[in-house]
Amino acid sequence: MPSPETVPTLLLVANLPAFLLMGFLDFFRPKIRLAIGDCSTRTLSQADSFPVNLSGRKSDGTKSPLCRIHHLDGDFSLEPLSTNVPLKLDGQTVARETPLKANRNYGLALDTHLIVIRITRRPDRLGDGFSEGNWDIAPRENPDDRETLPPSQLSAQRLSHHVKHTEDYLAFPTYGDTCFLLSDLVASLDPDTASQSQKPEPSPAQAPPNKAPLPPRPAPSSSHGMQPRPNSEAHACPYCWKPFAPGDALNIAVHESLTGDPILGSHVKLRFAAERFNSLGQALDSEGTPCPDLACPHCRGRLPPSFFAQPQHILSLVGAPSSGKSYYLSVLLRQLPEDLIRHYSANLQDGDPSGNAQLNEMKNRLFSATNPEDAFISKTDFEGVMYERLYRDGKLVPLPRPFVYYLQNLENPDQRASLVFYDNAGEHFKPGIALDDSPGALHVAASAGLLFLFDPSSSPPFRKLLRRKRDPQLRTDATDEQDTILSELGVRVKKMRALESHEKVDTPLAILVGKFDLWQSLLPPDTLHLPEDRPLTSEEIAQNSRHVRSLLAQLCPTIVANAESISSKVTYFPLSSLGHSPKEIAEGPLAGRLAPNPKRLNPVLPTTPVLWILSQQTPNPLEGTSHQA
Ligand SMILES: Nc1nc2c(ncn2[C@@H]2O[C@H](COP(=O)(O)OP(=O)(O)OP(=O)(O)O)[C@@H](O)[C@H]2O)c(=O)[nH]1
Ligand SMILES: [Mg+2]
Repeated sequence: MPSPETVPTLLLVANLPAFLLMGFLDFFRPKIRLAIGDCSTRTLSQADSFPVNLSGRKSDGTKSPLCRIHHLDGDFSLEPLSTNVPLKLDGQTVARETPLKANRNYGLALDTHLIVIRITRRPDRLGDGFSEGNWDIAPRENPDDRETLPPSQLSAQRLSHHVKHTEDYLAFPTYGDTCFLLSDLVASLDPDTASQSQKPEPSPAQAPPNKAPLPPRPAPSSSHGMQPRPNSEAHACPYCWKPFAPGDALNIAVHESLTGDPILGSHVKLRFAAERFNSLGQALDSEGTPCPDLACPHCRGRLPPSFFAQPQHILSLVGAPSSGKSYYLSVLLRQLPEDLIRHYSANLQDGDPSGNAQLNEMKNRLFSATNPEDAFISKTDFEGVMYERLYRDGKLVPLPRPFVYYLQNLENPDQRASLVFYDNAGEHFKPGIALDDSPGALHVAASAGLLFLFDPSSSPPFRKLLRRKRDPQLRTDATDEQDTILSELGVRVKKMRALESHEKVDTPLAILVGKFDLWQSLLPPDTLHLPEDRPLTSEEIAQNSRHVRSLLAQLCPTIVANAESISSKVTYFPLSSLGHSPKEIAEGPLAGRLAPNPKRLNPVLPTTPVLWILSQQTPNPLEGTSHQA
């Protein structure tokens, strides 16, 4: 620990105002500045004239310059000024003047103060994840092997306990490459040191114009070790579920020559933080091409158009492998727009035609097929088109693609929302797969509604009663893990929302008992309301739910018990996506696979669960329409 005399308080002093001969073009460009991010408060300040002195204040109140940042003929450099105060740049001790590049973040450890500096024309943005207060750590010899520190670990004592040799680890305050030695982070968190040093404060000469403060560092939360839920200002990325402020979103280059992103690989367009804009306010890439598309600053996935313009409702469909999720999504997204416009005067539009292409293709194939081979939907797998490999916590992982639709209430046009769906591989929800290994299932924690698709054809008690049926699914060997998948879903949602196991979420949970064509005969005729030409009323939904619940409680009581221990709002729905049993394809490349007969497609109540979930939202996006669920 440094002695009190040398403990510096960071103070910014620009003692040599620069004189710049501006060219005509430069007049229109924002000035190049030094952006300074304080890692302990996660606040930004800036200095607009070079050279910039970064000074510390000794305990007797006198200032002592620690380093100086120069700008000479377009080149920048950092010059250490003090021999007794250690200075490190990205974890390396700096003993002599060192060049700095513009538009790159540097982690500067000034004794016990950690700051990120960047020479830039856009000093209001400082790297992905900075404003959220993130710290990732990784071993020095393997910097890609990153682990995100939960806020609860952010104390000197816990960190030293968690990692033995802190000097062998790096600490990253953003998702970029800027780093400090973990030992420096520990020193900066040391309460003894912190109490002796004062908060960094820019001197009046460099005080930034009054800017809205950035979101505060997340407060340490309970021991669950996950990020807290995004606050209302931050938006959760629909791929990786990390929150970020709109100003931190990256731009996606458009110019042909800018293909290849250093993190996502050579096949995608470059992600970058725009520093130039045209007169319409559109970001320009380095070739001057306008770039309308934005990307998440964490995983770098492309954000749906108008992402920040309306609230998003995530509808998470969960179910065991082969429970019928992909067929259900295809049928749902065919039927839902029709029901919404017909019965609710609400318009559901494809919000992202290029992002939704895979789901549209699956839906169109099913509904334009003339034979079972064409109607066949293959198994959703991690590496398939429903997933995209993106960056999460230091590695590239497959994350399910969000399929985004815009809902607008035509009777109340200000009432709009995005509906976001995912087609998951059932394996994502198998127990035993750690959350970090299976980040694809993270959307469940942020969802507006959970849809659990229960498959009676793989449940032994249902199979026993249905053994006379001719559906080929009843003849295959089936392992039934559905109750463990459902309880795993509950564990994950509660963990991510920091709830104890006895607490319940208030997210609506729809238990869809699928393949109704198979088990319809288990209830007396006319027990359920099954109108084909209108949506169910809320009373009919409740009555159907009671009947389906009592059948489930009789045959699979653990499903009912699990569901009702997860959410305080559970409703049971009968559902069939196909309305008939699929058949085995006899020959050809798909021989032996099961596929529906496109001519016999007759879905039963596919949209009811989603309409019910929407009716449970506040505000209800269908509020004031002719018919409310
Ligand atoms: N009888 C009947 N079978 C159905 C129905 N919907 C789907 N199936 C069958 O269920 C099987 C699995 O359907 P998928 O939609 O591929 O299942 P999934 O849940 O997406 O499976 P994974 O992608 O492996 O997670 C297929 O053989 C379908 O033919 C239905 O309404 N009735
Ligand atoms: Mg599937």
